[in-house]
Amino acid sequence: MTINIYGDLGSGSFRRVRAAAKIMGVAIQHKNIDLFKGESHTPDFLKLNPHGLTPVLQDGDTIVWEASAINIYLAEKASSPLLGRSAKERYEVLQWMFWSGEQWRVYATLLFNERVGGRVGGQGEDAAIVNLLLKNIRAAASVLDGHLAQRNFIVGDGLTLADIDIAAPFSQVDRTKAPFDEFPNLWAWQQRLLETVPAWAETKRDLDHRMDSFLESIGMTF
Ligand SMILES: N[C@@H](CCC(=O)N[C@@H](CS)C(=O)NCC(=O)O)C(=O)O
Repeated sequence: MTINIYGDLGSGSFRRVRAAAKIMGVAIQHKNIDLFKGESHTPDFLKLNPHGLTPVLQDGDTIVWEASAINIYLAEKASSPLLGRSAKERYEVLQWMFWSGEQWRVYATLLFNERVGGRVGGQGEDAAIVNLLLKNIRAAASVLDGHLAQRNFIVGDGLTLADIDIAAPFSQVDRTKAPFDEFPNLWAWQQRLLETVPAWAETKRDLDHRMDSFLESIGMTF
């Protein structure tokens, strides 16, 4: 049975799924949803995800939205070590994945909405909101920087879904200008992922190309 994943190459959330599927060797069929044309808000798409958000997985009758849940679905299907190599590691992976969604990526996503969405939409960015987001990003990045001082991966001795979830805000850093480069261990960890995980580098190239082509087409550079 073909596993369809609906998403846009310019989306950091879709990148998480594409990268994880490639690393795990799970074949997926990309169903393109052009987010710049609002294609995640058509009546047909809203039947898949009423929130109008991508990515969405469709595997026969099974529909899953939220990139982290999709990656867990794929990892269980592939019996992949990306979910942890022991029961203890699995809970650590889940702990960091939940933290990433609630305390980390959320601020980066809102920064993208303010800095990129705001400019594209013509209303610019709100300085008070941006300052609040940067404060939260720096507080979380500082903890990650300490965590990564003596280790190569977020959990254990190998790549897991926790690395992929926490690395996600780097997908748009060229555009959001999130201050990750103030945190040397965090920055070095991301560089290592790009150098040692081909799927992470490949999906970054595709994402940057998609974003840059769209922004160029509307006369914008970041
Ligand atoms: N928490 C969700 C975030 C999904 C999300 O924000 N997707 C964006 C692209 S990165 C989207 O589809 N946006 C479409 C829209 O807002 O219209 C996940 O991890 O999957």
